[in-house]
Amino acid sequence: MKSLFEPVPLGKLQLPNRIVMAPLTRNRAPEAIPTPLMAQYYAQRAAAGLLISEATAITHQGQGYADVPGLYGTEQLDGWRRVTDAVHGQGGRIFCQLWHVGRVSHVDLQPHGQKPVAPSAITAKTKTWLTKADGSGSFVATSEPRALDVGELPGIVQDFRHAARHAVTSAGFDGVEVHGANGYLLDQFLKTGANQRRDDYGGSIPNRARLLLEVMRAVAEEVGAERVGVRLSPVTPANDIVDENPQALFDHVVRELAGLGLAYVHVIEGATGGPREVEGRPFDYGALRQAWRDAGAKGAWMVNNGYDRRLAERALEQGADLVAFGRPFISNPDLVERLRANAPLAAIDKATLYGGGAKGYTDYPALQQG
Ligand code: 8OZ
Repeated sequence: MKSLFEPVPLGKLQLPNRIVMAPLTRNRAPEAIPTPLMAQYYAQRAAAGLLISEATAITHQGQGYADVPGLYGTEQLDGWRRVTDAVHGQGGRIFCQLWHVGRVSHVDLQPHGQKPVAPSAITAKTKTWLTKADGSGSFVATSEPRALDVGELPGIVQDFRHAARHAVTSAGFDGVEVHGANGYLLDQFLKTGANQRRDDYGGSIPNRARLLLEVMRAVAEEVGAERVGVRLSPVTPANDIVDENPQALFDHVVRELAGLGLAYVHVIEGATGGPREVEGRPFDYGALRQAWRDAGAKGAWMVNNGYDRRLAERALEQGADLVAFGRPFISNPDLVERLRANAPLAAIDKATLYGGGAKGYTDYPALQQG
């Protein structure tokens, strides 16, 4: 029987346990540059089998919120190097989540105040977060996007490829996770609610999946498939995204991914950070995993959303290999030890989730200190 607390290979890495820290946006990187405080935060959590970084913009165009980190400038890469050095210094392993927000952005966050880009010129009914020069922040509606020209898409693929290379070489990450979830650019291309294109990147399922698959092939070729994962969210309503037939869509996606030799597929079950069942959006995750295995995939199957120890153990019994925990890792830096000991978990302070400094970030104590 599989245990959460046993070592498991991931690509060429050996993870000490099956517990993964999910990517968590914390908005503490002014000018998109990772800080020493971020290095401390990740290093505190290095006992996880694997850490996945918060979503990190591959380009300025891929940026959609104030104070989220990037991966396209020297200072950003140097900042990340401090983070990965600190994690490795504590014996941990960390992947970088590669992010292009697509339409979930605002003209004030875009290069030269331009419109954000998307598969189609459809505004997402969602909000982003902006800060003013005085440091005060507010939620604002996302801007109307412009549809990417088909001739721009090879450039987007290149942007992912270059970011992957820089993540691994300059920034010292052990690998990368492509953010294909939560209503951001690649998910916008996948799903009918955001993609009304009439070219080779819209319409049929193979067409809508084309950009994600091109990105995955490019990134895998660039840094080696064993260092690459992908995050998917078949039915999340996050950022106003919807698809008319997610089971068929994601069946196609995972079958096509199966041949690439990826380290893992990471699936958000249900509504991101919310209920595991979404009304009106049924989904069979076991069938999805089976489709991936039937197509010959050897990588790890990582599940996420609302897990506790009991649910995680049941998921391992049912065929998952890794379980990603999000919010519990924010308030429990020693989550692995607490799960092992069946110790109570500290509650999260919602007021300090996004933005700010050490409070609600690096000041959650470990059990023996508490
Ligand atoms: C919370 C706030 C802002 C962004 C995601 C990157 O949902 C995010 C995100 C989460 O994937």
